[in-house]
Amino acid sequence: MPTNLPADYFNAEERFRSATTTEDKVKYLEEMLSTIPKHKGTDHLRADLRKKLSKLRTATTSSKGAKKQVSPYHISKEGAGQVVIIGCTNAGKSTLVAAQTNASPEISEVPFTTWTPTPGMMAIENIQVQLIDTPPFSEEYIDPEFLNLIRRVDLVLIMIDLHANPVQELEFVLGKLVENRIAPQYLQGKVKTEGFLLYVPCLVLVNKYDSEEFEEHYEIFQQLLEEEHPLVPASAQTGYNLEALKKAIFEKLGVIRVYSKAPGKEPDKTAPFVVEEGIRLAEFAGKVHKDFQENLKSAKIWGTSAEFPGQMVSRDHVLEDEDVVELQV
Ligand SMILES: Nc1nc2c(ncn2[C@@H]2O[C@H](COP(=O)(O)OP(=O)(O)O)[C@@H](O)[C@H]2O)c(=O)[nH]1
Ligand SMILES: [Mg+2]
Repeated sequence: MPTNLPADYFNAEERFRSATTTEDKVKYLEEMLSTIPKHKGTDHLRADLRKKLSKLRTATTSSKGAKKQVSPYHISKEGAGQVVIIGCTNAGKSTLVAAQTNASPEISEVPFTTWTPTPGMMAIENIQVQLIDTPPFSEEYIDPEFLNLIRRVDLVLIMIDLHANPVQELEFVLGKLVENRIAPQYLQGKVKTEGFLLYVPCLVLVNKYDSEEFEEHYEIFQQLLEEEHPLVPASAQTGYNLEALKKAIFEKLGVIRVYSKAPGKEPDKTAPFVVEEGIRLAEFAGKVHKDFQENLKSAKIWGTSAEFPGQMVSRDHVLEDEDVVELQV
């Protein structure tokens, strides 16, 4: 041990020896290293300490990795579809989720009230979809996990404020998405940017259309738009036109409801099977019971896909929304 070490070194060393956490040990080792005068006589000691330090640092990062918190944006899908609402501050995102779901995010005219995503379940006729309230899109920062949520949901609901600057808000949100290599499906082929874009299903909710009185306002807004957007004017607060919004969401989710019934019984209309559009009878049967897909012989059908009520159809018959099916196995 070289004898020309300063007192600070020995202080740090003592604290290092009595440190109980890896973080503290790293801290005091760093202190020890910084107090050692740099010359030939201390080469060995410094190399030794650096080695110890690097070992400890690896230990802290791996233990941090193990304790890693799950992001609040990791929201598992529930119900018939996962819909994320995005937009600028004060558009009314939290109002919609609070009014239409079991969740109660905070609502305020104060900008930037919402800091974490909040999911809730919204009824659309006899099915439930998951609606997720989110923090506002801002110029400064968008959590990468927020962007990942947008990338994987079934539908993105862009909400803009008819009372504010709806054209600018829409352009801002779309610009931010494209900056992050995301674009609405309805703009496929129309976005001028280089490189890869991930296209996601989107609807644009023009919020604060509180009553018919806003019609003129809305028409002016529409005329100012350069592109065609799938717009739904509605009001989260008064509920105006929300039924149309729900219908648009349901259609955009690309799912249908099918009811299964036993011979001689009525179907339970409160418990539809929610399945992807275009599904064939045999595949649907597999969802009713895993053995049915193979064993299915035929089925009787009522509803829009049937030529007449109770039509007998084969395995590859394509089902439609609200069909009633009596499986025969
Ligand atoms: N007139 C009107 N005001 C609304 C509507 N939706 C929300 N607001 C108001 O707009 C403000 C911001 O709402 P909030 O839901 O917190 O917006 P967020 O930042 O997008 O979550 C609040 O004062 C709401 O009461 C609406 O449909 N019509
Ligand atoms: Mg909010």
